[in-house]
Amino acid sequence: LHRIPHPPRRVPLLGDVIGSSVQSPVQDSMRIGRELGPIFRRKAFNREIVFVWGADLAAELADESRFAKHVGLGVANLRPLAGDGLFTAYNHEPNWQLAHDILAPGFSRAAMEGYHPLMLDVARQLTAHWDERSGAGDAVDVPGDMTKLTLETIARTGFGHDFGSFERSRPHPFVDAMVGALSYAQRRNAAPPLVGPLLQRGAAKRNVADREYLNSTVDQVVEARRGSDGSGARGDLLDRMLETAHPETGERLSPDNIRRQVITFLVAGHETTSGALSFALHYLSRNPDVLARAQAEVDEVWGGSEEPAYEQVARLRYLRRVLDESLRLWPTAPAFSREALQDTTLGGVHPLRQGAWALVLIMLLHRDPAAWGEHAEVFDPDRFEPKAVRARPAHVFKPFGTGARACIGRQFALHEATLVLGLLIRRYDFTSDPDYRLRVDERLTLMPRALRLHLTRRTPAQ
Ligand code: MNH
Repeated sequence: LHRIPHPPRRVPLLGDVIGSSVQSPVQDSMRIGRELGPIFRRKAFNREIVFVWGADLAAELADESRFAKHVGLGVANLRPLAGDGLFTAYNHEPNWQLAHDILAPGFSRAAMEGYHPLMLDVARQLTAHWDERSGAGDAVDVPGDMTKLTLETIARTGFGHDFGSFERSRPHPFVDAMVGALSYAQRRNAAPPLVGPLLQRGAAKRNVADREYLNSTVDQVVEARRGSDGSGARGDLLDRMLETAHPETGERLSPDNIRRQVITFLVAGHETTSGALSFALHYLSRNPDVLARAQAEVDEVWGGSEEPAYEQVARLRYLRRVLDESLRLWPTAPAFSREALQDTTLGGVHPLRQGAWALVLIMLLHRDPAAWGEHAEVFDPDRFEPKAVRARPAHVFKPFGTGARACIGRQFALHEATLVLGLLIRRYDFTSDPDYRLRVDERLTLMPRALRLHLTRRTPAQ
């Protein structure tokens, strides 16, 4: 450990907590990481965390023969809520493989094609709302409305449930409870040992209430399906959880595990996509050339059709690059952890015992000049042209994590986000408030703070 640099002002007992922020641990670590280099450590009270962001070291950590997902920090803090659900399960827990095998077909191409019309239904609700706002000359609340959209999308496609988000002026209480739970899980990383729970007693109480609310919402969704006569079988995620046995072992998910999975998918399935859409809209509003090029592409690929067919979404190659580039600069799930499978040495110099782990700071990895060049901070979708991608080393773009425990919803998120961005840029031009400065809120995930945009309807070129 002594070879790994740490901040210079280290206080006994407290560690490096002075001058660090509980509200923005990732951006804080980013600032420190830029000073200390591609591997560094920070100590909060008695706990020391190793951070990695250098492209070479991150590529080593992606090697599945030497490292695996580590359930730690924010992910571990979500265990009381999400238990052995897919995202928070330990690698050795049998329910991980079982649920993975049962649910993976829910993300096949065939399944995605089935979700497409439902995604369009939700997007239509968004544009109806935005038509109204723009008609009245009002700005739209981008993160708020993207969260409504993505929550409705995962709830309806996965679980046949309608939260009615667009009929509400405030976020659905499910969202408030979720944001509460995520923020609480983040804050727990910075709490002092032993006395932490005492200091945070009020917060802990609210957390119990949030968890109870989330559990009871999910129980209602599941009960509604169990109570239905099955004639409306849709083959969605919930049907798979309730009805499908493992293809080889015949095993099924238990009721308690189903509850964990439903919560996991409702949360993981919307929060990060909402942020990704919001950052992309921010960059589109700030880069008129990029917006114009993306609009020309949509006009061409979608032609006269008001709404795209399934295959017409993936054909928006340039718009996908815009999304990738937004996820490069602001990967909305900004970190993941990796642990050593055996005793090993990282970068040829840092010995790690079996089970020792490090946190990969995706945001800094995505801005490492060694991989992305000296203008790594500049927004430029052309970085994702196939030629440029081939010229880069592997494992330097990881918004969806890595290996066996990478995001199962990747294609779902990319289809949904590209579809919605396509519809929005085809329909509107965007202007941002010239005084707006991008600030980013953290609650395990990243979200642009108070992003509002003005819209004007446009007529697509035919
Ligand atoms: Mn998703 C895992 C990022 C959309 C469901 N997701 C992960 C991981 C990252 C991630 C990173 C790995 C975390 C880790 O290693 O600890 N996910 C994203 C991003 C988006 C996203 C940036 C959108 C953009 N995720 C989605 C969607 C769904 C989903 C949409 C569901 C419909 N994600 C998951 C699940 C896991 C996961 C479930 C856990 C997979 C596993 O461990 O088997």
